[in-house]
Amino acid sequence: MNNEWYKDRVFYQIWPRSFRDGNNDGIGDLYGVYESLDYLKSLGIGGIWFSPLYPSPNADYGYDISDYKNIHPDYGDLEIFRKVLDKAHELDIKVIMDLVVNHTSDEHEWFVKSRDEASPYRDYYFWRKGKKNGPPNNWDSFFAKDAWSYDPKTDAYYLHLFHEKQVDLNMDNPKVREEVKDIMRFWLDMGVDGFREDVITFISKPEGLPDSISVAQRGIELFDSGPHIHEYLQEFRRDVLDHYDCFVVGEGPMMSVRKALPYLSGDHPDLDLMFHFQHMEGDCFFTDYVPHPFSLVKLKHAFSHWQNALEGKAWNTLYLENHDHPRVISRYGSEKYRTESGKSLAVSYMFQKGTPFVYQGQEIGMTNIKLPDISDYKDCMALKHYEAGIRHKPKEKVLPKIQKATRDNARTVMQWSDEPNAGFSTAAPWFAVNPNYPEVNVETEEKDPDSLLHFYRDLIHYRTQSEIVRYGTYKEFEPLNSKLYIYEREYEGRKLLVLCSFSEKPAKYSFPKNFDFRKAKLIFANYADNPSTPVIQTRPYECRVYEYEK
Ligand code: TEU
Ligand code: CA
Repeated sequence: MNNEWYKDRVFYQIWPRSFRDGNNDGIGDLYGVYESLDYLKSLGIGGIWFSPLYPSPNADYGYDISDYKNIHPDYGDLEIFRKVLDKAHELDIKVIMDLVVNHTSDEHEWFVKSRDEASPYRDYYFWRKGKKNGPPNNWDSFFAKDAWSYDPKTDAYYLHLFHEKQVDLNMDNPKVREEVKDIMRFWLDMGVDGFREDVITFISKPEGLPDSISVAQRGIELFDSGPHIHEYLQEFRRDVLDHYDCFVVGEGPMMSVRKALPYLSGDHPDLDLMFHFQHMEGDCFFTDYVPHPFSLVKLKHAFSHWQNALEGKAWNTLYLENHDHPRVISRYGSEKYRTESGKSLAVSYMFQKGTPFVYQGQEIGMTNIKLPDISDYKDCMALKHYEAGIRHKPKEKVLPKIQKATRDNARTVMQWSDEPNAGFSTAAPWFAVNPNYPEVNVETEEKDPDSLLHFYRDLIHYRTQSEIVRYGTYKEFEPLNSKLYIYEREYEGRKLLVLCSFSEKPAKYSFPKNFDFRKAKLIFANYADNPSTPVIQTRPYECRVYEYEK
């Protein structure tokens, strides 16, 4: 069973710790989510992706799970989760859970037991003897120094591609795959509507765990889309997912179109959707820690490449923000032109073909923060980069790099009002509040009809009604224009023309010859007036969307 309702909805990602504190202990929770469901409904949201809600020691804020079938006490319990789920369903909002099964927390019962060599859980993980007084192979970890940690108890190492408290599961063990299916059934039976599958493309490791020959991020060429990946995902599909009205979106770091298609296309695809990252590299190479100046041409190339390659074959995901990347206005837009660039960015992706995701706070235009000291930051990845940086460079040179790149930029608390703590909580929040909250918050933007919040609401409502946006073809113009992103969508003779400036400076734009701008209907714009000539000079971050007949 597989209904395609996920194609017609706009999803909202909640990173629960920073969304809304309902019981006023300074930590976001499900009570806060419960209170906010009407807000999400008013935005036109049709689905929620919850970043992990499970018990976790929080070495990586929930992505290190110690119990897959429960709710972290900080966030509530299964009872409030069920209430949230029921109310969401009453409002016709679907709910998907984050499924993190590449690794468990080192505090998960399975791993604790596996420390004993004789335990049946030993083979749930990759325990190996070291080589020449060092780890079993040369793989790197994303969050730690290398991918292996030593346990003197049995004189052996365990594998962790991420933090040392995120231990990789051995998916080749059929018992581990049964556990995964069991977790899936637990949540699906409760009524959840699907999963976002964390680093799912990394779950199949090559036999023998050989040394890597890669120069950067050693090991990646071996475990990225590893030998049995499609087989395992098909097994999950066949044994579990096919039996429910649900969908799955996989996360595929460094995913290319060529590698994505085998996951997404065909009669019985492994995954319904894939989160890919090429368009997150408009101002960096592969990671936010290797920055370069923003390039619109590079960004547009990524957008169009995926739009064109998936057309007729697979369904795309559309997003500009999530919990792993700095805020998009601070990256691709302009904090000075916060509202204008926020609107232009929203238009740039919302009119593409695919299922859009909005990350909490994106809809009000939240921006990056700069905290004064490294000890103010919580993101384990940032701390790793800081430690590595200060080995060669003075601290005051390293901190600005961290401030710019850290995932913590997206993890400040949601700004609900201009009250203390941005209305997030009456207690001191667990993490920083962006000092811009007196202007940037839900309540203030609700009162202003020209706010980014109203704009997002209108876009989402338009999108969910429009067949052109959902089903039309995509065609880009002027791909080498370094200031403007221009594209057209077409469905059954009706068209949309989308024009977005990514620059503060004016750019000249001539409407296409066959386009009669007097007859076309201007449906979205971030400056009020409509031009009266076929050539326009764009204003800072100007955007326009026209609807017209062929
Ligand atoms: O992220 C996977 C991951 O590899 C990203 O950090 C990726 O490197 C980056 O976004 C690409 O630029 C997922 C979760 O989203 C993240 O929060 C977790 O820390 C990580 O997996 C481990 O579970
Ligand atoms: Ca709380």
